[in-house]
Amino acid sequence: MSTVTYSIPNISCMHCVHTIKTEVSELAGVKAVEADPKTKQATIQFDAPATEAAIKKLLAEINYPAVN
Ligand SMILES: [Cu+2]
Repeated sequence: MSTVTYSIPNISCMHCVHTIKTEVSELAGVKAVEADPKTKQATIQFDAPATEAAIKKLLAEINYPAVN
């Protein structure tokens, strides 16, 4: 299991949190997704076949690009 925390400036409200949780959870291998509009960070736990590259690509596609 890997855990990554990304800074995502576009997280502004609970709607954003819901969108990120819903979309990222659908990636095969993703176990848990948390996002916080106060810190503008998302923490994601995943195993293969999910990869950091795939997660970051998806975040960018849904307009929540990670800056780290
Ligand atoms: Cu929002």
